Amino acid sequence: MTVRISAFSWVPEIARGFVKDLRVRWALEECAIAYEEELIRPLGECPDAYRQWQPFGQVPAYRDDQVEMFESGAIVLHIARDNPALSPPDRNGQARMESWVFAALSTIEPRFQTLFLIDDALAATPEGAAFRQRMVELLDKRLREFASWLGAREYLVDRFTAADIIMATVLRDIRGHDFLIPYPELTAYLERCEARPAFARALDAQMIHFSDHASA
Ligand SMILES: N[C@@H](CCC(=O)N[C@@H](CS)C(=O)NCC(=O)O)C(=O)O
Repeated sequence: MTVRISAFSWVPEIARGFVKDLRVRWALEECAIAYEEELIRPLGECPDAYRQWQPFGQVPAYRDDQVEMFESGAIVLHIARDNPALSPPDRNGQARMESWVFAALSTIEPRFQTLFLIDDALAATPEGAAFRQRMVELLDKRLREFASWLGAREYLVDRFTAADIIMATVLRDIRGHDFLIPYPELTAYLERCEARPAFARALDAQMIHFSDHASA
């Protein structure tokens, strides 16, 4: 099977190691599936041909011999489907895995992304500062609830699955802003996921494109 994914040829230092093609690379590494890359210039005008593949001009996009698709969560679930390296064997386990993918992407990640946008644009104003504080509280509430559920569990669904790839990459963004400090169980979970050899290989594969002499 030939697998091809899109990724950026360069990003600013702050984004290196956090671009969302990491999720797809990680899933492919866990399943020992080789892949090719199509590198996109991040700051240039996105070619129309690429928008046929990824309508928003974002990365990642994915294709194999059977499908052409975009959205990192959907891609990771596609890779996991019928693959014992990433998916539980039973329907209930698969359903729980899918639930956690959506929980990470729609219940936790947007809380952090809103905060990130406020940091950029609004926090200097009194209204922005108050709004930001409210958003911090809402994010913290979600993290507290998640930490309470996770407790001493090793992974989200009995064993490592696609859901852990998505949740860990969401938590990596959040950890960089210190919001995980009150929740050592979340930090331990994240470190457990990051200790996997497939994660290290995926990270290296993304980072290799961002050497200092590369440019947008
Ligand atoms: N929901 C999308 C988000 C993808 C996304 O935000 N990609 C970023 C890189 S991490 C990007 O392409 N940003 C450029 C842009 O939005 O124009 C997914 O999970 O695939």
